[in-house]
Amino acid sequence: MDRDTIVALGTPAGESGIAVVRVSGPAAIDIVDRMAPGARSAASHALVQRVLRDGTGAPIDETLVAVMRAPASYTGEDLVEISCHGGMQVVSDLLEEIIARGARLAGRGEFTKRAFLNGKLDLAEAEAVADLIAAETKLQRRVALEQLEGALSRRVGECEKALLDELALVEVSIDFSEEDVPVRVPEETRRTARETRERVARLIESELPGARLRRGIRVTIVGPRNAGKSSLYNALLGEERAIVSPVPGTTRDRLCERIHIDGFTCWLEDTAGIAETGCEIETRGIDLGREAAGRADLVLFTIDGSAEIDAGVGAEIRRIDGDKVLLVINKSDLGAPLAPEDIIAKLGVKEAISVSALTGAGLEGLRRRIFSRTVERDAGALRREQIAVSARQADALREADAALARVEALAGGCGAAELISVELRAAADALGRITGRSVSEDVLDAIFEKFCIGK
Ligand SMILES: Nc1nc2c(ncn2[C@@H]2O[C@H](COP(=O)(O)OP(=O)(O)OP(=O)(O)O)[C@@H](O)[C@H]2O)c(=O)[nH]1
Ligand SMILES: [Mg+2]
Repeated sequence: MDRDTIVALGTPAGESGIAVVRVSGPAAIDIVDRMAPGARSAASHALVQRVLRDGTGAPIDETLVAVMRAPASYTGEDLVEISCHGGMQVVSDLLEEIIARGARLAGRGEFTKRAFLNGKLDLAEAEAVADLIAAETKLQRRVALEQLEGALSRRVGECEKALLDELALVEVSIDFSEEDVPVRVPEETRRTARETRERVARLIESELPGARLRRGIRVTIVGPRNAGKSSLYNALLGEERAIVSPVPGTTRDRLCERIHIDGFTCWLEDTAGIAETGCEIETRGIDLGREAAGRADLVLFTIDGSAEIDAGVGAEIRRIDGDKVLLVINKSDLGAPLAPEDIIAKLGVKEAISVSALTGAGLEGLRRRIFSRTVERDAGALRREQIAVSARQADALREADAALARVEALAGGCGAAELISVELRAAADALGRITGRSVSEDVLDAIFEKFCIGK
């Protein structure tokens, strides 16, 4: 494949000890060799110290250069990685010089796209590179790495192979049906379709846990004014993010910050206290809070357990989907007029947990409860299967499943082998869109658009 030569900064822009500039393509080694003679004769994958120079011979920086010759490189092309001093001017002068000598600035994900096009990675593995870079927790990293190492590709590839083998047998039966060759018995085709559907279904099951792992979960704190919502928010974040005061109606806006709970990203929201108020701004804040509760995976409905419960609280709780409510009885350090069981009965909630945002009592239990109420099952499935298919991959799997359902029906009803073969091919092609065997340029562009430059 005839491609041009691309260059990009592989490390984040800004000041750092070192930065890495990557050059990939047919002219990569030549360009660097002209800036520092010797690159062409350097051994592959060895680091050599070189002063890189501009067109006038003036030095740009003292660097370490690694030449990786095709096809044994990340992109599968000649690739040069230059470790230079991590200054903005050093990097921009180097990039400018390399571009002046014939390379062009790489687009998003272009190095990984080339790795895919050169057969170094399949598409599912290439997509995992983006997940690995985005990983913020150990679990996210572990699942992305498994996928990068081929866990999903292997399982999809096995299904694809089973279907292509079956297709070959069915087609032989069509071609030689008049002759004396054993024809593929529909029952055998049906069994292949059924078994493959089972395997496909297990992969589809990982879509939701995968989405939660990538996107995170939303946990929203709502409740009456002064219940200690902002105090609880700060305590769970471990920092003074929201203003806390004894004045009712302190919080007016919706605040959102990220915490990590057992490998999952949790978007924690604080909202304005609910009250009957004539204040337009506060009313808007309360509406924002209610909307946030509607979108949340879990709502921490927080009340002040040391005070009487207002008449409107029960009705407010009933606005929220009951499965999403976890009642938090705050200010346990002050003592309580009602026992938790009485509060549960009075408000009609499924469970409650007593905490003190002030002293920290009960917060660890609350954290555990947030985990078990939202992602514990997902975490178990992800740790077990180490697979997390994306929405795109799940769509392809569902398409394969639908085609296989038709194969089952056709084979069961002794349908024409020609029709069966069309559906088997459709199923195999749908799976091929995951590994990239059958995928359009538009889909590739959409996938690599999400990458960062330099990867
Ligand atoms: N004793 C005690 N006081 C608390 C606790 N949590 C919060 N408070 C106090 O309760 C008052 C209100 O706390 P906030 O966190 O501002 O309450 P809020 O629910 O965010 O209030 P609004 O934003 O007005 O709706 C403050 O004086 C806090 O110091 C607690 O666990 N124990
Ligand atoms: Mg508040």
